Amino acid sequence: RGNTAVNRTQHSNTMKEKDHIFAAPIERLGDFCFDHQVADVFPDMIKRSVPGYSNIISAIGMMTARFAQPDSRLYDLGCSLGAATQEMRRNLNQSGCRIVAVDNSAAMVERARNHLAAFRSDVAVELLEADICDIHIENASVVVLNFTLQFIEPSRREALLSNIYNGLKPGGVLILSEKFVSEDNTINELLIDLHHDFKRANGYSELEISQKRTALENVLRPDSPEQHKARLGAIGFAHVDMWFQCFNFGSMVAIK
Ligand code: GEK
Repeated sequence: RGNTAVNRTQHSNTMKEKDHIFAAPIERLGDFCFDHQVADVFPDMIKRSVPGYSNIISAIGMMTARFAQPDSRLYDLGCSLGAATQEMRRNLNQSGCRIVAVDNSAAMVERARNHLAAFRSDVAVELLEADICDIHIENASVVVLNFTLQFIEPSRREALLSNIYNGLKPGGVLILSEKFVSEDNTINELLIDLHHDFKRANGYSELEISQKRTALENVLRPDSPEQHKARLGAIGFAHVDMWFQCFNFGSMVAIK
């Protein structure tokens, strides 16, 4: 994870809440990574950067209430601080279930553990520090990939999605939220511009927007909605569609 822009800039503990990671000029921008500095400001960062994030989190709760099956597992893959896990836990109305929340960033998992411990619940949550491409998925009724697949090496995406499909029970659901690229160049540029307007409106400066864009270039490689649909269909999902989109961010639902 080494020598990146994010961990080279020296921020003190006084910056726990608000995301200022790209506020000052960074001489040699490295690739973005999910270290302790990002984990500390993550709730602020994701809310100000991802249009529709809170609506999607609420809907993950609603889908959990609908799709969870008794005595099954629910997975939150790339759980960060556990926002989706918590919403799934609050809305789970079936007995004998367990939520498995996975992230490969030690900084995220450590903070997710504290965050989840702050709420009372009878639902068992297993929090794993692991690569989501390495875990075995089984007996699943609900699987959430909330803005995580976009960070997986493109050549590994199909295997991960097949693994999820194979681990899902009939009638099980995958909720897949992503940043998208549009196949129409003009629309793509429009959506990117609108997203940058959204970030400006949320207080990010031009420098923050452009430095973050550069840092994410090699790390976040979006697919188009058409690519997602074709791949999910080819893997075997019976029903696939977009249920939410705001600019170049959105969420799809796929039912086995
Ligand atoms: C939310 N779902 O708040 N294995 C496990 N975790 C990974 C991997 C991997 N191979 N690659 C990246 N991650 C969350 C938000 S954030 C989205 C998800 C964003 C993790 C990474 O450590 C980070 O915590 C998360 O995926 C992506 O609903 O920052 O835009």
